[in-house]
Amino acid sequence: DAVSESVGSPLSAIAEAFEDLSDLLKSRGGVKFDLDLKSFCDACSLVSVLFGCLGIAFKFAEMEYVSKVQDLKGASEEYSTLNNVLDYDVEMDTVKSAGSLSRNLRRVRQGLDLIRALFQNFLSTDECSLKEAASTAYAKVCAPYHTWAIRTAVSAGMYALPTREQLLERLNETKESAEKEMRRYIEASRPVIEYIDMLYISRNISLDW
Ligand code: 1PZ
Repeated sequence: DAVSESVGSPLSAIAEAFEDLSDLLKSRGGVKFDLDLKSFCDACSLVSVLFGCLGIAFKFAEMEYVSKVQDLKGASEEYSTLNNVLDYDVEMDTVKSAGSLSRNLRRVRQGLDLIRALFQNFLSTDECSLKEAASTAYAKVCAPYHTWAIRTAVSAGMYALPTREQLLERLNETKESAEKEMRRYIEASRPVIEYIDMLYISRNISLDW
């Protein structure tokens, strides 16, 4: 609600936005639900605050992610729902074309999944550094779909990531509060990610790209 949102941290705002989306998906029949593109983009935009905590080395990742969310948001009046985006690109045979909205959606989905995996690694043990948590998450979720040049740049950038403590400080969280919000996001993002995957699978589009 508005009150808890206004006093919440950036992480709690992200968790809350994805809980709203996942509640919608769960209450309205999952994959058959027609998710609103603007609402989806608004939730995805909140994630951008995380980049600010990572430092200059991830500026290019931020620009990549933000521009793709912006493209989708800019198309939200015309397309209205995620299903319409896919239907259009299927019709035009542009699902995987560079810069198409369906391709951007696939990339944004990978970003959401990357954060989920990162949070999961972060929570799994106090021993692992942010660099380790992020490297493992990236290797699993995004690296298989990125070019060699990008993978090289990302692994160089990993050395510039802040420590766990610095990250918590920049996010304005304690260890305990961050754990709570990360768990909320991990839970809430899962149905959203599965929903996006189903948009492709139900149209016989493979997810190996
Ligand atoms: C606290 C969080 C720490 C996370 C650290 C991990 C950062 C990974 C950075 C990934 C950089 C990706 C750079 C650009 C990749 C592009 O090649 C692709 C393909 O674009 P296309 O050819 O389709 O136009 N772009 C993307 O995959 C867009 C989204 C990638 C960025 C996701 C970041 C997710 C958010 C991280 C949390 C801050």
